[in-house]
Amino acid sequence: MTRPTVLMPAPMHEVVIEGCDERFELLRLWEAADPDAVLAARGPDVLAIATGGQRRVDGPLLDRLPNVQIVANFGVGYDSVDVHAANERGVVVTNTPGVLDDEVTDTAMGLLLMTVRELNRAEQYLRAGKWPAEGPYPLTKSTMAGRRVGILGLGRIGEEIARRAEIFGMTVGYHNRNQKDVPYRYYPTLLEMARDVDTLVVVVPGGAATHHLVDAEVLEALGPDGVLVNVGRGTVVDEAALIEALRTGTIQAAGLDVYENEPNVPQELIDLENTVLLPHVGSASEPTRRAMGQLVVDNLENWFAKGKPLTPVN
Ligand code: A2R
Repeated sequence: MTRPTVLMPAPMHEVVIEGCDERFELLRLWEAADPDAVLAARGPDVLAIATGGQRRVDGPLLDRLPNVQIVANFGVGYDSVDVHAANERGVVVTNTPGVLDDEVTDTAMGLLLMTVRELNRAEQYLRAGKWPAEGPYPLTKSTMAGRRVGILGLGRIGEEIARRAEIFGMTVGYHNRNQKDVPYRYYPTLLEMARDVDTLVVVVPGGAATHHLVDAEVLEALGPDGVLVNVGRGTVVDEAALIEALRTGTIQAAGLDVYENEPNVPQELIDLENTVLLPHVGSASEPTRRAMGQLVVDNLENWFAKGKPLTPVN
């Protein structure tokens, strides 16, 4: 029996590469001296794409692969895949939900702790020898317990963040497009929520529907004691408005794992003292990345064996 051909445009986690090598014929496009020639010669053989988001999977690419059936995306966010173009061509798209919820949640809580209690700056203070030289690190302006957290995007990860926030002694509200059957206050608009909370945690997907949802008006509503944490997508926050709000004290501080134009982080954000900046490490532990990689392989395997993807998004 011939093995289905899987196209991988850019290198992915070893679990995906090894899993595909075992089960499928894997076309490593990034290793090709002339990727265009490979697409021209082998395009019609390709039945699946495995992608980690480094290269956009869009209509023009899909058109070069007339028999492609499935795009398996590594990551819960799949904004680098044009799902509309896939739908038009009857192509299934899968992602890796669920297996990274705890990791991204821990990253969000870590960012919040570092932002509110300045733990990273306090550590830098010690390392710089300032403790014996200058005395204790200054008291932080605010504390974790008692914060009022508003979660923009109470989905799988958002619900985990809500649970952790309650354990930290915070009250929780949320804004989604649809109200859920959960014990947290629902806000029909983001602006209303921003006015009512002092901590805004962003965990919605990227894409046009969420582009710049957090804008100057929302930041103004969050207010001078407000803390913003973003573990969703950088495009959800108007970065220029955020820099201005942090610079002028319109909000107190921000903890970010994602940016509008990764891996480029604006120098203004880096220069500000009231930011904590992580290089998009939300799900980046070995166990979690392995689990995500395995789910990519399992989606492909289930599709070719049973005609059913495990975690389709369309
Ligand atoms: O709006 P709803 O009712 O579909 O709720 C979803 C919410 N959401 C939005 N809320 C407000 N305005 C929007 N335009 C909007 N679009 C989506 O975000 C849902 O409650 C939540 C997303 O939850 P899940 O689909 O379960 O995603 P998960 O696994 O929690 O991951 C969220 C994102 C990923 O897409 C990556 O960007 C990042 O976290 O790792």
